[in-house]
Amino acid sequence: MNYPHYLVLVFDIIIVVAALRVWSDVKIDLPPAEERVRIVAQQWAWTFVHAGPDGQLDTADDIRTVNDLNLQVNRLYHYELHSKDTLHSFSVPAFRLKQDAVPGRAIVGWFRPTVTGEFDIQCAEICGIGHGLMAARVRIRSAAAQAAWMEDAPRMRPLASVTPAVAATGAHASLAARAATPEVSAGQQGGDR
Ligand SMILES: [Cu+2]
Repeated sequence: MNYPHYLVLVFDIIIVVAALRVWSDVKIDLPPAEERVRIVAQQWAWTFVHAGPDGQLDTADDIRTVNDLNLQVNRLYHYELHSKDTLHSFSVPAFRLKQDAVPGRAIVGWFRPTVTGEFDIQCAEICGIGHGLMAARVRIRSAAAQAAWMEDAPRMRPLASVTPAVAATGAHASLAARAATPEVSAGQQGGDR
């Protein structure tokens, strides 16, 4: 008889159930957010939308940056990850975090930085000829330093131009958004999309 076969099936089911519980703990059950930050990947830069002093996204005081994520230490963030064009992967080695960005999806996860400092962000998915240019930094500050940064941060153009819905209207919208962003050099933003 095939008893060993049934034994393997039973173990398989046990493994799958255990794995689903881990997946749910890590990916589905998120601790409550103190703040939300939007991350938009595109060929070949990261745009970050910070909530600003009011702590709410999609309000007039939002702060938008390119390749420069600004976080407050010991604050629990939900990130909302988008892609404007192709697959990218948001990777922060210091956070042990790597999450694919998928066009048409808003993927939500969380992190809570526990030390101040500056750390690398990279794209971990080959996303075109400029893939290697998608290096960025995350700056983690004390509450006071973060408040000071918010004071100084320029309020940028209306947020509509980075939301994925608008980007979907065509390449011109995203090119215009990049051209108007000082952190991206003219050489980079003219890339062959
Ligand atoms: Cu990329």
